[in-house]
Amino acid sequence: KYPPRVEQVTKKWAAAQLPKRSAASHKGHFGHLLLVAGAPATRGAAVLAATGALRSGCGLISLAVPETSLPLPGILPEIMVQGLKGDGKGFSSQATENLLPLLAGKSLAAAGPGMGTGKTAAAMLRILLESPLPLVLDADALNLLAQHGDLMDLLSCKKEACVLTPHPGEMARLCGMSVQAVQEDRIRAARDFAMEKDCHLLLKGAATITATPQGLCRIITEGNPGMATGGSGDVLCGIIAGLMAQGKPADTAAPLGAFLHGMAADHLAEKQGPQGYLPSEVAAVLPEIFKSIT
Ligand code: NPW
Ligand code: AMP
Ligand code: MG
Repeated sequence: KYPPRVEQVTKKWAAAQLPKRSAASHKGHFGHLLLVAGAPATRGAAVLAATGALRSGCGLISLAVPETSLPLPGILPEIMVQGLKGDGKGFSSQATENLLPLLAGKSLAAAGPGMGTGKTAAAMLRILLESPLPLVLDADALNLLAQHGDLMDLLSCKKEACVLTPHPGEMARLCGMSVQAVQEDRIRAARDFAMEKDCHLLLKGAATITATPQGLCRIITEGNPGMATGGSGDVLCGIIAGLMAQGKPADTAAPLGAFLHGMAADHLAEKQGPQGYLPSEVAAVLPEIFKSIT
């Protein structure tokens, strides 16, 4: 419907997009994120996503996890944690009722990291898709979209207010393609999905691609293979949500988030070594990255 365009993300572009703070600003100016994540076996993903959001400068973060995931090892005390009804596998049916009051007063929601793909997780994703909140969807939220056609239909109804952040495996599930077919033409795969579903899409991997519903693609070449470790993508999901909470539109927050995430990892690869640095350390180094490109 629109002519496709492809642009490389540069440091100059990223520096111009960074959220700015006036001297008199307070936390209420930087958004309140609701993060829905963290079934017991993958509760670390919830902690990492929340940490990514916090380190990107998000004003307030409320993290909703199944009560059976509590306590959350490594959770930063700045994060507000809500335990919703859960069992050994994840959220259980009453969690949907627990979720509704949490939507009030939030600027956006992010869902998926370690969330689980059970029946209640699907019902919770439906509530988020039907809410007026902008969304960042990652990991199990993407797997749920791939499994439930009715949820995928709701995605198109969100009208550009959704960012999806699949890795190639998740992208293959979303599109009903093989990983190989996705990887053969990453730009086309990202752009076609974003334009067809009226959403923003970020396809992860070596050279991350972002695509808008209008067909504008951006390529981010920051990042390195040291990032190929469990939890990397969970941090990225939090960073993008944190940037959106600070008022950055989806078409900026997605490429800017990938650029900052990749640059932070490159900084650690240079300083510490090419592998073995941690996704949580990538998040922790973000303030230095903000300083270095401001
Ligand atoms: P393969 O093995 O190459 O054939 P999944 P996940 C493919 C949480 N986590 N290029 C790969 O294919 C997440 O948030 C929790 C090509 C494989 O089949 C999720 O909720 C952690 N293929 C949940 O766990 C830390 C690629 O996809 C499949 C690819 C499951 O997420 C870990 C693997 O992906 C994790 O973040 C690529 N670049 N990347 C925690 N500490 O709590 C992946 N694939 O099945 O979607 O599993 O990504 O680990
Ligand atoms: P996930 O698979 O969801 O944990 O996401 C992995 C994260 O690490 C994404 O941000 C990827 O773009 C990044 N990543 C993984 N492998 C590489 C690589 N070889 N080069 C650059 N970035 C990578
Ligand atoms: Mg992931």
